[in-house]
Amino acid sequence: MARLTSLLASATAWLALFGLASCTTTKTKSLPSLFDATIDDLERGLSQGLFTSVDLVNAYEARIAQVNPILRAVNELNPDALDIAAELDALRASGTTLGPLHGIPILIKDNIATADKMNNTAGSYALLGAKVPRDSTMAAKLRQAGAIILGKANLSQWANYRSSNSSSGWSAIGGQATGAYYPNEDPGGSSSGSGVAASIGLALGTLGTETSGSIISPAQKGNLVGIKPTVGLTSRYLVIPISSHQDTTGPMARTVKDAAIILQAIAGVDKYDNYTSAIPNNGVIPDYVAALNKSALSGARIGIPYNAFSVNSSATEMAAFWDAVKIMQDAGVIIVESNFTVASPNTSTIVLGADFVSDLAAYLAELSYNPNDVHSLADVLAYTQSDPRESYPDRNTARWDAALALGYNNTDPRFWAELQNNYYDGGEGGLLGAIERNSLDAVILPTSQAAGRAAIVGAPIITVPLGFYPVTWNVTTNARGLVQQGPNVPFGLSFLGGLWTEERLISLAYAFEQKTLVRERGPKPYILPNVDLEDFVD
Ligand SMILES: *[C@@H]1O[C@H](CO)[C@@H](O)[C@H](O)[C@H]1NC(C)=O
Ligand SMILES: *[C@@H]1O[C@H](CO)[C@@H](O)[C@H](O)[C@H]1NC(C)=O
Ligand SMILES: *[C@@H]1O[C@H](CO)[C@@H](O)[C@H](O)[C@H]1NC(C)=O
Ligand SMILES: *[C@@H]1O[C@H](CO)[C@@H](O)[C@H](O)[C@H]1NC(C)=O
Ligand SMILES: *[C@@H]1O[C@H](CO)[C@@H](O)[C@H](O)[C@H]1NC(C)=O
Ligand SMILES: *[C@@H]1O[C@H](CO)[C@@H](O)[C@H](O)[C@H]1NC(C)=O
Ligand SMILES: *[C@@H]1O[C@H](CO)[C@@H](O)[C@H](O)[C@H]1NC(C)=O
Ligand SMILES: *[C@@H]1O[C@H](CO)[C@@H](O)[C@H](O)[C@H]1NC(C)=O
Ligand SMILES: *[C@@H]1O[C@H](CO)[C@@H](O)[C@H](O)[C@H]1NC(C)=O
Ligand SMILES: CC(=O)N[C@H]1CO[C@H](CO)[C@@H](O)[C@@H]1O
Repeated sequence: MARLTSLLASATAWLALFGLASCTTTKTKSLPSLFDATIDDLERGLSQGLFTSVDLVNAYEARIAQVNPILRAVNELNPDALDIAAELDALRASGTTLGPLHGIPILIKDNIATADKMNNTAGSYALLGAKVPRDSTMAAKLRQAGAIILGKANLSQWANYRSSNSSSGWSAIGGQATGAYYPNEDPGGSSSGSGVAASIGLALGTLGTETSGSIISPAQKGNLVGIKPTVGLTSRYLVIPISSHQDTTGPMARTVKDAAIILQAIAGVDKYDNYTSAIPNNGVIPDYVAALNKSALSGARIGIPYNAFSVNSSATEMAAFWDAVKIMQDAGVIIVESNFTVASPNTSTIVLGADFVSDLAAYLAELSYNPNDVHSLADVLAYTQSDPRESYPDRNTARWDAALALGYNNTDPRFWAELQNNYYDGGEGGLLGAIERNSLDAVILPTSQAAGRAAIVGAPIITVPLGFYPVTWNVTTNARGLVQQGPNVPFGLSFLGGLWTEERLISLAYAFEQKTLVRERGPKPYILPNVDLEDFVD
């Protein structure tokens, strides 16, 4: 308890130092609070002329400026954001809106490239100043939908594919990101800044990327909804990769509806990423917003793989999970015991390592300007080990050392053998087999153990808020002092599905969210900006 008190005291000191409000600040005007505003709220205010997108950009930038010295959620701002907002305001005034995100500010992870003044670094100085020939497809689609790309969010460097002793949310360029629910909270990773930013309204929503857990983990730590789409539903073109077989890009937002709207905008076939050619129904994307159905739990068949629970979730998380099962049963869900036939999958680093060797080289070959002349993993390793800003060897390069030690890339037969093992363990022996055999709509797991099985077969996951550690909880920290479990730290519930079943997962997640309203009923962050939209509107 002494430790808790001193941590809270230091939080208070930080708040005083930076002149921030605690979450008890109440605003009296009728403008939406950016902490919990939805796309509908912003769209309504914009179309009624209560505020403009320029106001939104000013307000979000001011909020970022207030908290970023502590939370380090944002690596850089888009210097053109105000000009873009003004153009979108003018278009709206003339009666034109580009799409469902017209004039809505979105932050994207600093591994999703834009062909503008912003950098795309994966948090590494090796790529600072590098240029791409055009926007990534994710950035292009956001712009087509009318979004304002507000800036680049911090991340676990290289999407957590560099080191065995780094920390979630640390990058050389952005420093250590921390979560907003407890001082020095581990933000989860690797889309750490995307999670922190969405959790306290530094943008309406954000994009993250996931190879195994990198959207759902920071989403749960930020009391958020995160959608990890089927690999291939969203293009990876000009996204700094780990693995073409496992990487995917998806939305992080405060509500299922907002995440669904953003997913709608970014999903689709892209000639630059052939995995998107596997999207069913000739590439026609379902109407995810129309799928929102408060009654969707009724009659749904949801599986629980009892024999596959890992040690990753504490008793607190498991208790909340079983409470959620009860809530679902009361709502008409048919819970089906759906054990995996392979209870403990082989864990191999070969697929990711060999993919990274190939896929990183392919990304680097796309650069139109490559200031540090890095063309391969070996080049990036040499750069990283020699630039002191990269904190080597304190943060080692163990994952790269192991990938290079393979001596082959993803064209080698030994890679294909491992890939087939993965497909079996996640497929027939795991998630996809359980869904097939039991005619399931979805499998549920605590988010802290949901990533792995879906990752190895490219299957989708949605995490929604489930609960919080109690205020009496004794803080536990990791080797770098980040709080793993502590008072008010959020955790989530994951719905895992078969390939391309996002529409169904969204409907189930929405029904659960609407029934439980965990996010709004739960504790608020320990830190929030005290500037809001009303400070920027005449
Ligand atoms: C990108 O990095 C370059 C090189 O350090 C820097 O001059 C520039 O300001 C950065 N861009 C932004 C938008 O911060
Ligand atoms: C994409 O192209 C790669 C390399 O040519 C190939 O191995 C893979 O099967 C293709 N994927 C799809 C979904 O077409
Ligand atoms: C919502 O879900 C319920 C339960 O599955 C179903 O009966 C109903 O038709 C759905 N409504 C819509 C509009 O799809
Ligand atoms: C599923 O796994 C659990 C936990 O290992 C076990 O108790 C149960 O008997 C299994 N069920 C079936 C049908 O095999
Ligand atoms: C992958 O390995 C093959 C066979 O050694 C080689 O021809 C190819 O250039 C390698 N590709 C990359 C990107 O390293
Ligand atoms: C990380 O690992 C490297 C060796 O791989 C070691 O030199 C360094 O001290 C470690 N850092 C920490 C904080 O454990
Ligand atoms: C696990 O790996 C071993 C050795 O590579 C392999 O023989 C076995 O088939 C794998 N098991 C599964 C279920 O993938
Ligand atoms: C469980 O935790 C371990 C160690 O932190 C991690 O390697 C593994 O991926 C996690 N499993 C899942 C399914 O998330
Ligand atoms: C916290 O730690 C103290 C001292 O070790 C112990 O007495 C107490 O039971 C712990 N509280 C919880 C909620 O675990
Ligand atoms: C936008 C912003 O605040 N960027 C900061 C991110 O963190 C780095 C490292 O602390 C700063 O140099 C940037 O100014």
